[in-house]
Amino acid sequence: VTQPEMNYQAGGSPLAGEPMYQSTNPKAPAMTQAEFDLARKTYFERCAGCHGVLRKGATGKPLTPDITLAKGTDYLKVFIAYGSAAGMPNWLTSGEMDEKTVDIMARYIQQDAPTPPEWGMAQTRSTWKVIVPPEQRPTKKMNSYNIANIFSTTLRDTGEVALIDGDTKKIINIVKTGYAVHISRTSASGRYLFVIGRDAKINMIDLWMATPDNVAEVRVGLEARSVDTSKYKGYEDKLAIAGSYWPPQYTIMNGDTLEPLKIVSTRGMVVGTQEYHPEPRVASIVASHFKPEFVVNVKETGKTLMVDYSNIDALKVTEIGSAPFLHDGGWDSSKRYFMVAANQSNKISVIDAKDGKLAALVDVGKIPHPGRGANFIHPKFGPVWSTGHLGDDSISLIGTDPKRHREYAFKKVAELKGQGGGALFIKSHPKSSHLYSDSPLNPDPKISQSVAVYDIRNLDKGYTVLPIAEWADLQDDGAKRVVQPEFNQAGDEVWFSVWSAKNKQSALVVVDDKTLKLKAVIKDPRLITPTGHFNVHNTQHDVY
Ligand code: DHE
Repeated sequence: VTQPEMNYQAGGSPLAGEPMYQSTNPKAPAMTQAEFDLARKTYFERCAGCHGVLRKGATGKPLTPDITLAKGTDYLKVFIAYGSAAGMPNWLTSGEMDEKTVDIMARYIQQDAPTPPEWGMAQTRSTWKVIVPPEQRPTKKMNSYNIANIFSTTLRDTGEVALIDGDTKKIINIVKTGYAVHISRTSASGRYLFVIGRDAKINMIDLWMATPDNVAEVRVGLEARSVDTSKYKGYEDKLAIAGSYWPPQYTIMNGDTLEPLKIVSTRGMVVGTQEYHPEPRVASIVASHFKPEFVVNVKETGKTLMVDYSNIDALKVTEIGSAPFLHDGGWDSSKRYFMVAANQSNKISVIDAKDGKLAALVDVGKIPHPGRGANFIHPKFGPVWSTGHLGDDSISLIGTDPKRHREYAFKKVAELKGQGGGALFIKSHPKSSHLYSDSPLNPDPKISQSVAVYDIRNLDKGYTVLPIAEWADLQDDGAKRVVQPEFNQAGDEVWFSVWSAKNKQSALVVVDDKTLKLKAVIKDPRLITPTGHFNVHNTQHDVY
């Protein structure tokens, strides 16, 4: 096929001579192959997380051509450029896309979504690297850090984590990880840190090294968000697991080398309607303390899989149906019940990890987003677990003690009023009498740049606002979104990220939990786009 023929088949070329993308949909606007390739990459990096690789929608709206073609290029451009109150980012005005890219993206999403390639054992193994084999690793801790109080801070847009000494607040090392790195989790012993990027790359960091650094890596697909390790007695540090968004599957690996051992697809039927879904993405994963099981939450089909890892050659999976769009969640304080947000269903699903069943489905506010949630003892309702919401200003408290507070167990027992919607993370600590709730995605900068704190003993009093971004005292006009409260090991300090764009200054702010006063600001030119941070001790023992 000659160039003019190609141009003709693609419906005429706006840029004569450039190869055109061969659209499968005759109604879709023309694009050059170069534009299509750029858009495909940009879509994967910026849009797929919310709208899905196949654009079937989840946190974001579906963007299939039956919908987008009816809207047309001009309408779509405005949406992409300026965003929406419902959570769509303003890609043009935030400086992250230029006019040309906005135009290309508007045309791209009117094309049929290209199906990305599969990723099986051969591809996974080809990316697997043991940088320092177990026998060459230290046999004891070779540094003087109190590693239980190290924080692993996500540097989102540089594809790195900053390991920070929680005692001295000094950066220990900046470690290269996957693209748009997402979360860190620790091994059961607390020695190893596992970091996963959106590009599905897992890095394993050994905290015993003189300077903690990568010892192994592997890619488990093209897109992923979750990683964890086996924590049941006898299986400590033995296995790791990662969940992928694309392909929709999870991978079980060796816990000290990341050697891939088993890949399991999650494609299948949606709970309730029992219709087939081609892209049921794996969201949060935790390790059970009651059985040798991973708790794997599948978003679109609304299923929690209890994956028994005691014999992975004869894998036993208990499938618990709850509600579609399972996303993030955490244990209750007894670590028996996993509380997971079915976010677009406005529900919290309570999974009983001991009996392997759904304990309850609790109606909460609009689009719950707990992170791992926050546990505390309520003066009246006893132990409760709590979540904030993306879609409204409420904080829902759910009773979690079926033994001594039976009438409140797995019911929404109270609702606190927060600063506003756009809340992502909430946190407390067994030693604290405070509950912290951020709201980084609220459109009002006053709200997105501060945090609400409640006195647990006097919740009726409402909240106090801590102006975290102001305390960071940054020199430029970045977005300064305050995100993810995280306690130190002792439970007497709370850390926050002040998250600005890549070309603006960011910082970490540390608050004294007793006095609610500023304790420290950590600034460093290497702290670019800090978001989540994970204290080794609290992550290791699921303290939140
Ligand atoms: Fe996250 C947890 C998915 C956007 C920061 N995020 C999770 C988990 C999932 C997820 C499935 C639970 C992992 C687990 O526990 O095993 N996140 C997604 C998305 O699909 C989404 C909406 C869009 C995307 O493109 O990825 C998304 N997340 C974000 C952000 O924009 C945040 C605020 C900043 C960033 O770093 O990208 C962000 N997500 C986090 C953090 C956690 C997280 C800090 C862990 C919270 C915790 O306390 O454990």
